[in-house]
Amino acid sequence: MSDNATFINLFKNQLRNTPPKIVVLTGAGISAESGIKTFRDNDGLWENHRVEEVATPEAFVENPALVYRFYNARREQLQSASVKANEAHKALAKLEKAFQDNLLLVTQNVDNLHEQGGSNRVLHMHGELLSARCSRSEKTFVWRDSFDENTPCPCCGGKTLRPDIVWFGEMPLYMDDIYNALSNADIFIAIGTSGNVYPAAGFVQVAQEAGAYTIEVNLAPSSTNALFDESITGLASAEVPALVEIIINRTAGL
Ligand code: BV8
Repeated sequence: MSDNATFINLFKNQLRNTPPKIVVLTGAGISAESGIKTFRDNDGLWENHRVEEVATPEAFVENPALVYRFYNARREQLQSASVKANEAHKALAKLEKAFQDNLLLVTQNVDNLHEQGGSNRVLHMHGELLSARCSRSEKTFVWRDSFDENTPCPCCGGKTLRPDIVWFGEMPLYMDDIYNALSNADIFIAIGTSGNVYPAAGFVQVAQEAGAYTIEVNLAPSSTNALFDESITGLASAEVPALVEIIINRTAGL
């Protein structure tokens, strides 16, 4: 954990809003201790395929069975008894309770561990595993079981269901809300992300240009680590609860 005094001094100078407006971005690293593999694990491979190749519209056209299998396997793993929200997820739920609408939690993750940890307002910019989408109507449906091209779509009965996931080359979700929050943020915190995937990896610059104090919490410095005002290196389950305590204690009554 960094020098709290430094953090809070810098932080106080940055405040334009009291209480401060906070944007948190999470990546696969926050779910690693819950037993969900990150994208950089196994050298980014799944069944000897590069994830970047499987998570694409092209792969879905060329080999739909592979892509359905990729998401069915991850959807099943997410619902196994051993996969639970960890202390980092729970700490962010505590931050939401303390800051209400002054906190925006954006996640690149498609798991529901933030929700399992108690967060109520989560923007899944890359979609969600426990959801299916009709390619024709774009309607989405909560979905916990496996499905494939033969599963009839609930809205049109067609063979139109696809994973409700933003693939590489597709536009991420909630971008207007996210950029709006970044441009008004006092504090931007990135947790458990390698900073390799855009446009999420560029959020730190948007926040900084808007005058926010930026903090990275990661097991190892990310590709964009040098852009952050402060870097906290360690396990999310330890560092995130500690950081949340500091923020709540030092802003009480502001
Ligand atoms: C788009 C769903 C057009 C799939 C995902 C510049 C600008 C715009 C686009 C691009 C650009 N350059 C390149 C692009 C294209 C591309 C891209 O970024 N490619 C990369 C590979 C170079 N981006 C896109 O295609 C995006 N769309 O660009 O649309 C557009 C956009 C804007 C404006 C106009 C047009 C869409 C990208 C979304 C792809 N879908 N997810 C699925 O999940 O199956 S991305 C997927 O990979 C994840 O969601 C996640 O975002 C990403 C993996 O990143 P991380 O979460 O960071 O995970 P990673 O494993 O890499 O790192 C984990 C970190 O945790 C590590 O640093 C590790 O040290 C740390 N860690 C591990 N354990 C712990 C820990 N930290 C703390 N505690 C621990 N215990």
